[in-house]
Amino acid sequence: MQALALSVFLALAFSAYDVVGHGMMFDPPQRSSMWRFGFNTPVNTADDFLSCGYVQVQYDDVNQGRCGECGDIWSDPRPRNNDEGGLYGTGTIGRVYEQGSLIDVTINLNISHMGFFEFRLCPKTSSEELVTQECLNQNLLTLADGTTQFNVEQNTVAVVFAIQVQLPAEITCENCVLQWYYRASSRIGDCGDGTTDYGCGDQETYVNCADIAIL
Ligand SMILES: [Cu+2]
Repeated sequence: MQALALSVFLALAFSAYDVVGHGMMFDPPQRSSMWRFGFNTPVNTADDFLSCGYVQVQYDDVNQGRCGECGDIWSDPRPRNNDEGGLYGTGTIGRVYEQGSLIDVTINLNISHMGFFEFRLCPKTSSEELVTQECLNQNLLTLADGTTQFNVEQNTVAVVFAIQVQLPAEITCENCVLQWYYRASSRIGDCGDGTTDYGCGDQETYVNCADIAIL
């Protein structure tokens, strides 16, 4: 009976673990986390769980793996909660950077799932303009080591990553969006070549947007 109680407890603990979110961008502060840093923005206590609806929804027949630009469910009508004009998309600028600088970005993972991070930048013409993935994809940012992917090596519970990201030399903007994209690697999936492995196929994905200016 005690063993059963323990196994039930462990099962609950672990499933609860995976239902709580796994991470967020703290610096620059992503839209849903700005309230933690003294900004007068709406409170989202689930700000570590912007996971495109989580695996079951992200990879359903409608969403087909796609994510909202700022981590909401792709099929939600825009503005989604974390879009401009949505609940958390206030347009408040969280950070101002110098043009072409190497910036320090902080990612907080409550649970690491290996995989990798990428960062993209979209210069918009106004705070109200909806950011698009097409715009973000035009500026996949380079890291200090010259690559565009930061590999998450630690497979642990709570970890903070300080990552240096290079801003493009030519871009200035009063309303830029910096997007953090995290593709985890905790699940075994179809690699498309007849094999299966960790990191292939459907993986947990976390996406955040931060409003910044580059002067
Ligand atoms: Cu998970």
